[in-house]
Amino acid sequence: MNGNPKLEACNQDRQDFIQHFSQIVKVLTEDELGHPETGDAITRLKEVLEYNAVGGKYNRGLTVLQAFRELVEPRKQDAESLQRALTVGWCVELLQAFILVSDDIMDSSLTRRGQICWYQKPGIGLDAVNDALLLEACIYRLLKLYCREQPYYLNLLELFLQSSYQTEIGQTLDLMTAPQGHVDLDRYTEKRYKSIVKYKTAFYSFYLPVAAAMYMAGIDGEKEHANAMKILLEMGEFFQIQDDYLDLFGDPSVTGKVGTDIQDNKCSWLVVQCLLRATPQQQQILEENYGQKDPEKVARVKALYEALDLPAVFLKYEEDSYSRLKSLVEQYSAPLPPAIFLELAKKIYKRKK
Ligand code: GPP
Ligand code: MG
Ligand code: MG
Ligand code: MG
Repeated sequence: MNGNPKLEACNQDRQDFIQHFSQIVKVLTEDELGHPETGDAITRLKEVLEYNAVGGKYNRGLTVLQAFRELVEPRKQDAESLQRALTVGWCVELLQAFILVSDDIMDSSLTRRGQICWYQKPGIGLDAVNDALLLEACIYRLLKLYCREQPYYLNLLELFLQSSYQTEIGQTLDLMTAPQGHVDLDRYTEKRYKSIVKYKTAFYSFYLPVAAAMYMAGIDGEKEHANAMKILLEMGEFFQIQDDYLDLFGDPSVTGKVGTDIQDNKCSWLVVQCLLRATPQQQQILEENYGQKDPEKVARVKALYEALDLPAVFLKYEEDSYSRLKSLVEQYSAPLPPAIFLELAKKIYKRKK
């Protein structure tokens, strides 16, 4: 107890959410563990879930629960409805697990959430592709098991399918803009950057969890969703800018992952900002050192970013973005309580992981 009721409620939600995971694993596996035909595969699924769905920050999953609490009348928050909100929260976390297992393969990453990436584990390799697909399938098994009888079932199904599609389109743009072994600095424009991050990150990380809670609360109007989206996509863009900043300037022991954006030739916020400020000589340095594995070349790019004061540019950007977001909340949150957005913003601004 620390005397701050809001914080205590938040910690309680987190505890409830984490505890609910064992029930998720149970319902996903109990009928088939020991099944003569599929039992072995279900043992593998359990392992995949336990390695890849836990250990993150749970911001996305918790957002479903917290928005649900804010949007649904207290008398309708019975035990069963809360179970459904927890489960839909876990569906968002499973989507995230599916995405991260896949993304780490495509980005040749080494670590995630402080442990070796799943595909890097001895004996796993590209079988991880199938494990990612299993994680995705679990979303729809859970939705069916818990929400089939609910009036919002179809809305949730379409929301998860649509969010997955948008994320995959974003990943397509991300990959196309970062062809291996071919540096073309002209690709890294602010316009392209915004499109990539809106699709690959903002929809599934910010709009999806709030929209899911809205549907569960019976809020399905186009206008309400468009307004919430306006705020949440802005937050998502900022979140990915932080991710890009932390890729190079974060502490891997805190972020739980080692950066790869320079090596991978990515259209990162840092390279876009660098190009906006670089002299022709500095552009030349980038040309010669970006998109390659050699640690010395990576260090040269980092030194260039530091010479251009990009960490300070980022800090300034973070401040500006926060005030922009606050005015968007004032303008677009109604009829939803602004607290939904402001609490979410508090969790991500100034984050170190
Ligand atoms: C973040 O990119 C975006 C994603 C993880 C979406 C990937 C989409 C797929 C369909 C697989 P990132 O590569 O910068 O994330 P991280 O830094 O966490 O690897
Ligand atoms: Mg990626
Ligand atoms: Mg990645
Ligand atoms: Mg990243």
